This record gives sequence, structure tokens and C-alpha cells, in this order.
Amino acid sequence: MRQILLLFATIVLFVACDDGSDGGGNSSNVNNTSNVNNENNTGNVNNVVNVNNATAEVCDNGMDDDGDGDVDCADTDCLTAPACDRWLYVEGNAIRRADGSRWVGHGANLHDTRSCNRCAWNTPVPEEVMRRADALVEDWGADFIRLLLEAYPSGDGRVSWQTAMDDPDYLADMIAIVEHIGQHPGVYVLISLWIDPSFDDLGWPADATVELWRLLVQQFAQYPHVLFGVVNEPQSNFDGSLDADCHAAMSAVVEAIREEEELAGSPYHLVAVQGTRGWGRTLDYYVTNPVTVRDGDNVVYETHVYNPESDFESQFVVPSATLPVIIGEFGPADGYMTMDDCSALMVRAEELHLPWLAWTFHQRCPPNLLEQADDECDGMALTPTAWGILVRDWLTGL
Ligand SMILES: [Ca+2]
Ligand SMILES: [Ca+2]
Repeated sequence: MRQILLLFATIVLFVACDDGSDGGGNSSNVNNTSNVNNENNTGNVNNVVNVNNATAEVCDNGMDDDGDGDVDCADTDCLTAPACDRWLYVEGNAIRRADGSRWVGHGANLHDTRSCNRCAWNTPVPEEVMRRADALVEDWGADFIRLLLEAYPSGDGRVSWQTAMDDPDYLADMIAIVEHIGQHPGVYVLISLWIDPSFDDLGWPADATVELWRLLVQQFAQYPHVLFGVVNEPQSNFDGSLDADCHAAMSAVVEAIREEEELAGSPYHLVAVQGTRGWGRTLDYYVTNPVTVRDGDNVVYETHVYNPESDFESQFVVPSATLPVIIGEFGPADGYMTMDDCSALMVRAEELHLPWLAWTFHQRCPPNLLEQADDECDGMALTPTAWGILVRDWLTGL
């Protein structure tokens, strides 16, 4: 809306300044007639627009200046305002807010409009993703969301499936969703490439992934509530023999992100690199070989925990002693992790100040936080499963 108002203002200004180019002083001239109307007719629609446009939101005065119902940092006009500084930074193994306080976000994974391939066959409904984000924040108490971008190499009947590089409408939807999440004060969103045709056979980023990240950073550079998650899960490599190669592939993306941020003149966002093996689990290699791009500034390390409590020590307790660690996924999975293990994780993560994201705020992408219901792609009842109740109670109790 703000851009439309500015456009109106620009048209009015252009008309007002145009009378020198057509011989001047000709009262029958259409442009001059417009000038008269603008200056004298207070009922003129353009003048009304100008009045509104002149009252922009001031982001630190405690008032709703532009009358849209949102005050200061709660107003989207202030999303990138210095007065509402939401930039995070890494210091040692800690993630901190701009004021130096420790940041420990908690929340869940949230799928894009394709919705874990459940809604890729329907017309995209970005408002549904926004509605779920709102419920996660307002009803469940989350202040951290991992937004999962999914794309496929071919449509196979899907309505929506291409990457943000090839589908401008999809990219526009993702921008609208990220902006919407940013309207919640203090809420952060980890934009994560979850399923992407550019990944190689081991789920690593490749050249086309780097190019996609360049585009995404160009779009999201100015948003301080945004973190970037390079890929989903580097797979296999169980003996770690490919760790150095995976590290190099991750570093290439970090390098490209930093280059784009520097071009955009933005601070460095937190960039999450994922464990080098076992479906993103293992952070060992980074402990001895942290990412060194731009001295490793604002790089964080993401692990996915579907493991018994006995694995926690090696999986995130030891790595987080020196690295800033984010638990990007966890949840009950038969044979891997019980509900009790999940509870134990939340206790341990709290002691260690580790952000976590439960898997997943969805009804068909197990372990599910939501029960299945009608109208899954638009308006479904958001009823928690037993796993959902455990997470919600933790979030609302924190
Ligand atoms: Ca204000
Ligand atoms: Ca306002």
C-alpha cells in the first residue's frame, strides 16, 4: 500500500512540475488545470492521499502515526528500522540480540504453500501459511519458525513446484509470508531450502543452489528477523570421509550469501550450515573445522535430532560447548526417539541455551504436531496431536 501512495504522490508532483515544458501560462492546458485542482480543491482524492502519505509511522514514539492500528516496531513500515533493531549476532557459542542479551528461539517447522507436497496440486494459498504462522506464534507461543521451501525438478501434475528462480509468483508468496511473520515482534524465521532440485545426490548444495541463494539474499537482505538455512540434510557419509567436501560445499553458499549481503549493504544474517552426515545429524567436523568465510562471522550449526537421550552428548552437548548450535528438527520417531527423549531434549536445550524447532506444524509429514482434518490446504482446524500438546505446553510455559 505504501508504494501505491508514493506512486500517487509522484504523479501529483510530476503534474505540478510539468507546466514549464509546454510553453507555460496556458490556462487551457490540461496539466495546468490539474495543478489548480490539486492546490485548491481540498476534496480532491489526490490531496487526501498526500495527507495520508505525509504521516509516516515513526518507529520509536509510542504512537500509531499512520493510523493502521500498529504502533512502532509492530508496524510493518518499521520492519527494517534501526530503532527496531532485530539483528542477531554470534559471539563465541552464543547467539545474541542487538542489545547483547542471549537469544534462544523456540518453535516449529512450517511448510510453504506446497505444504509437504500435500498442496502443490492446488492453487497456492499463502494466507494459509500465514494463518498457521500466526497460530504457532499467538496460540502456541513460538518465537522461532523454520520456513521450509520445497521445489521439484518436474511438475508431474502439480500446479506449483518450481524454485523461486523460475516461479516469480512463488517467490512473491514467500516474501509476503516472511514479511507477515516479521509483523510479530521478536519472532524470527529461518528460511530453509528443504527440498530443492539443485541439491546433489547427498543433499548438499551445488552450483545452482548457490545461484538460488544469491536470489533469495537479494530479496531478503534487509530483513533483520530472517536467518538462512543452506540445505535440509546432508545424507549418508556415515564414516565422515566426505566431511571436508561437504564443508566446502556449505562454505561456497556462505561465501555467496556474504557477497550478496555486502552488495546490498546489509549486516550479515545468521546462516545455518547443517551437519555433514547422517541426515544432518553430525556436527563433529565443524568442531575442529568451523566455517571460516568472513572469519566465520554469524555462522550457526544446525543438527536434526531423531535420537535417544544417550546420543545427546555427542550430537549437540559437546558441539555446543564451542559452536553456536541450533536444533533444526526433532520429534518422536519409532525406533529412534520417544516422547520422553523429546522432553529430555527440551530440558537439556534449555540448560544449554540452544534454540530448537520441533518437527512439524503439519498434519501429514510425520512426526506431526497437528491432527488431520478437512480443508488441509486452506482453513483446516489446527488441533494438536499428543506430540503437539507436548510442544505447545512447553512453548506456552516458557
Ligand atoms: Ca509510531
Ligand atoms: Ca502504524
